[in-house]
Amino acid sequence: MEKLAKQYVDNFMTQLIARNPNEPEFHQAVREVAESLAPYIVSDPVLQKMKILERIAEPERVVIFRVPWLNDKGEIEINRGYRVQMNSAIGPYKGGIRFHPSVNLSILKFLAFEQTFKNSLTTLPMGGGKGGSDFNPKGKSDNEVMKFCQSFITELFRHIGQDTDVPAGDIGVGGREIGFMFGQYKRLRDEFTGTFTGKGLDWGGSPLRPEATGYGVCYFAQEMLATRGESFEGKTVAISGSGNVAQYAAEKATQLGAKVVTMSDSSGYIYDPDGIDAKKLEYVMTLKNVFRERIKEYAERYPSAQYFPGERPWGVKCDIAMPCATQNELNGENAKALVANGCICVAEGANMPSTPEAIAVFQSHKLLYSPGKASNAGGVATSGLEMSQNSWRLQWTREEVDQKLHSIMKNIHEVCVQYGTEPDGYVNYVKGANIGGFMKVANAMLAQGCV
Ligand code: NDP
Ligand code: 2IT
Repeated sequence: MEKLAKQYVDNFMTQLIARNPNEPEFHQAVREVAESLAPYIVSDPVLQKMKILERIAEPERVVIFRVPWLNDKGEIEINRGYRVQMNSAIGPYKGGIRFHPSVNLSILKFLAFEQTFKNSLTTLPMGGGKGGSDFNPKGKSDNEVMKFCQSFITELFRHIGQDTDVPAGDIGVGGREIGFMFGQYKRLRDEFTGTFTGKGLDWGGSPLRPEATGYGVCYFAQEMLATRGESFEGKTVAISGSGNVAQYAAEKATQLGAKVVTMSDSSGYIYDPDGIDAKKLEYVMTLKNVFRERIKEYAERYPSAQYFPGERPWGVKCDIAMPCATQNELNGENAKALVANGCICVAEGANMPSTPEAIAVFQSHKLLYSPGKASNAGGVATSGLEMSQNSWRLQWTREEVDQKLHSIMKNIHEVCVQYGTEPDGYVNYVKGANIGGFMKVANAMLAQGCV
């Protein structure tokens, strides 16, 4: 069986790579899922005959478009916009929009692929999608960001809708950008609908959506730690990133009794052995969200901290690591350093932050390790709750949303344990999340025929 499964993965990946050349991130994400699912697929003639995995790995639709806009000097700038509509078997396409100069088709296809499984794990009716642009918001004025968002939506509006495709935020897209995109969408459609999530609280947003991804990562980590009689209390935590996910992961970890000692951005990381407490975190939030400045400033403001330019925080001694910046930001060497320093738990806030080599190190040392599609699902889950509130035209309280988020994260953990427990009792959360996420989508596709 093992041999058959390996053969299946090899054949499947050879074809996938031939059909999708030069898309390394997409290949990486698909291979991980194919490896988890292969034993099931080779033992199920229906899944094979109906080519379920082959269809899941082919986007239902990809839209690529020109985004021309005028900068503050009156010059024309041109970016490229994308929306990958991956899978709508269990609900409208759902997933974030990323604005970052690195954005390309490979990155968006990997993200949309991951999103399909993640959204299924939330138990809410959402298909998988992802979009974005190679636009770089860094250093742009509010006016330039608005002009760009308006041009982006002037094409994208015809491809999205509350029952078709519901975008949200991701890297480089937060409340400001969602506001500009929603405003232009509403103007073009002449409709006030829940077509975007992550909206402002006064115009259809959900309480706790900004906090949801970071809080959800901590709720998931709490469940993992509890399987070994552990908790956040008294633990040292290393976090990468200093954006939306990192900020609220740091907030919740601190509330749960841990000491967060690192945060980072693409220029370097800060190490504060005294801990980034609530007051210091408030400073980080203002620094990053209001002034849009660099994390380096932290070390100038707080002498207890040191700044390490051009480095990532994985060499620091910690009990728990939460990568919350970007894909492939933690490699095999970083993983070995974390293990050597006594780290017991790695909960991913970002999408695919650990390389395959890093995952192999974590799993061979039996660390509690959760892939992003399980532990960062709280963000899109709360987007799903925002969609429900929009459909009902009402708003739940923060407490109600927090309680629902908490129970969704606990449920995802249970599903991972159900499908991912190895004969020796070790929980392989990668396997658990991939199989658990696949089931519902596969069953829906089987029921809906060859579409
Ligand atoms: P933000 O834009 O708010 O923050 C991103 C952070 O990551 C910044 O600190 C940024 O630094 C850093 N970063 C971005 N690119 C790189 C890079 N190439 N190398 C090093 N650091 C980098 O984004 P989010 O916090 O929303 O997203 C972070 C991760 O979480 C992403 O992987 C995203 O897909 C994932 N995610 C987000 C969800 C959400 O609800 N927002 C939900 C689930 C997952 P700098 O300022 O220097 O660019
Ligand atoms: O990667 C993700 O799950 C997100 N960026 C959030 C997507 C969403 O629709 O809320």
